[in-house]
Amino acid sequence: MPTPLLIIGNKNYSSWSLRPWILMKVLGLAFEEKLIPMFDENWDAAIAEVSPSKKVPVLIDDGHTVWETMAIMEYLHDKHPDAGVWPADRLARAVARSAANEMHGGFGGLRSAMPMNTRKVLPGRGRDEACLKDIARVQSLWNTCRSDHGQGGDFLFGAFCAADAMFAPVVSRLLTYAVELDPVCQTYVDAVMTLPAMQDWYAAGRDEPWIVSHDELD
Ligand SMILES: N[C@@H](CCC(=O)N[C@@H](CS)C(=O)NCC(=O)O)C(=O)O
Repeated sequence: MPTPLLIIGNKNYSSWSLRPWILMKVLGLAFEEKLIPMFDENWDAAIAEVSPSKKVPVLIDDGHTVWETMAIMEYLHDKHPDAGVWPADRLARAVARSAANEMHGGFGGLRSAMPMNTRKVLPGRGRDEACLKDIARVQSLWNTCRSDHGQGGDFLFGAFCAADAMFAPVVSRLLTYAVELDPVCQTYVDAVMTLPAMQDWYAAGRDEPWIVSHDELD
């Protein structure tokens, strides 16, 4: 069977691309990647060729196309049920899916006020009321996950899983915009940033030549 292909956008900016990428890297699921530079003159044609929604990420496995981040994660779980995409415990898994889906459908204030930009440090930027409300909710959620389910490791449910992958771009944003965090959340941010896969993503983002001006607050 051919190696799955994950199609992603720019590592500096594409928060949705980071999510399945870091999940597959940390869990050791083999894949190849293809990066389509976002919003340059070739974007419209290139993305239309591979993505039904004209968005990244897209996973192509054995000729089949899976799009939408949560669908990709559930596909990986179906294909590799013992890989740890979700926690093994049924109730922990339900909470992990709740957290991941809350991230997928929510936190619009945070996402629009603090675009992911791995290259930058912009202390104090992006703090509007909706964003601060979202950051408070993120911290409360992370504290609950860590205290109720995090005993087996450094991540939300102990071992790194899809819920952590969903929040990896939030970790990045909190660092970029130098948001002050409570100690539990700061420790969690440090754990995510220490992952070799996260470091690799950052190093690749640093070397990219492209600028997406609407994601640049300065
Ligand atoms: N709901 C989608 C969101 C994907 C998404 O918005 N990706 C952005 C890049 S981070 C994109 O492809 N944007 C292109 C566009 O909106 O034209 C998912 O879960 O995968």
